[in-house]
Amino acid sequence: MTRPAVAPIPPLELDLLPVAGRIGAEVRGVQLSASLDEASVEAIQRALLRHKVLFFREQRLDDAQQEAFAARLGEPVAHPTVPVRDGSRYLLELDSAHGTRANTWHTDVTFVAAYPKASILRSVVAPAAGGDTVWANTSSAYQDLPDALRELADKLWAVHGNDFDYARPDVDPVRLAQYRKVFASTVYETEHPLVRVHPESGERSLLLGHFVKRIKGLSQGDSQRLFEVFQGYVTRLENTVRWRWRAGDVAIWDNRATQHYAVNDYGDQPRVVRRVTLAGDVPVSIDGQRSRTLGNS
Ligand SMILES: O=C(O)CCC(=O)C(=O)O
Ligand SMILES: [Fe+2]
Repeated sequence: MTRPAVAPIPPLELDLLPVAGRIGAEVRGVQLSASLDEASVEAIQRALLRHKVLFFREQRLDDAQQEAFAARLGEPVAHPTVPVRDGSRYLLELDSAHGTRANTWHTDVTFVAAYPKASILRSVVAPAAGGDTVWANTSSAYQDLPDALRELADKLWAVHGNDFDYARPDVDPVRLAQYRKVFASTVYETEHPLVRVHPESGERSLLLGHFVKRIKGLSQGDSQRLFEVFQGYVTRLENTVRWRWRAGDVAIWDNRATQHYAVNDYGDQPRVVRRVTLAGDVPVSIDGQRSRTLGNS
C-alpha cells in the first residue's frame, strides 16, 4: 500500500527589515516566547545565520521569559566567571550604575574554546539618548581582506585570555579592579585560529576582539600591529550595524560571526541590559584544526 503524499510544510517567511547593508535585520510581527511555534523558531535560526544579528522591538520579556525563550534556540549557559543575576539561572546583567559598560570590540567569551554560539540581549532600562550597541560582521570583514592579508590570516593563530589589562580612564579604578577580580577569578587561555569556519553556514570569518592577548609565534609588538590591521577590517563602518535601544527590545546575535561594542556616550543616565548566552562548539580552522584551551588557573 502506498502512503498518500504529504505536502511538506513550506518554510515560514519572517517579516524582515534589513537595518544596514551587510549585517542586521529587524524582525516584525513576532512575540518571542517559550511557546513560539517550531516553524517560527526555525525561521529565526535561518534569519540569524543570514543577517547575523536580529532585532525585535517591544518584547517586554521578564527574566524567566527571556531564559525560557533562549532555551528554544539552544542550550543556555552561565558565564564562566561572572555570577548570574540573583534569582536567575543564566542571566548576566550589565548595569551602567555598577560600571559595567562593554565599550570595547569583542566576541563574547572567546577566552574559552567552545565559546557561546549566540547571545540574546534585552534592554531593561534604556537612556533617553545614547547607549546604542554596534555589531560587526566578521565574515564580510574576512571577505574584504586583500589576497595577501587573507593568505596570512588563514595561517595565523591567536591566544585569547580573560586576564586582560587595559586602562579605562572612563571607569573608576577601584570599581575596575573589583570587576576584573571577579572577571578573571579563574584565568583562561585559549588558542583560536584567526579564521574560523562557521559550523552551520561554512562561511569563513575573522576571530579576534579584545580578548586576544597575542598572535602565536610573534612578539608582543608585532602581535599588536597585526591585530590592529585585521581588527580594522572588522570595525570598518561598512561591516557594522547600530541599534538604537528602547526598553523592551531584544537583540540576538550569532556570536560565531560577529563582534559588538556598547557605545558609552550616555554619561550617568541609567542603562541596564540582561543577556543569556547559548552553548557553542569548538572553532575549526580552514585546515580542520580545532581551537585548544591552554589551561585555566
Ligand atoms: O551593553 C550592551 O549593549 C552589550 C553588552 C555586551 O557586550 C554583551 O551583552 O555581551
Ligand atoms: Fe558582549
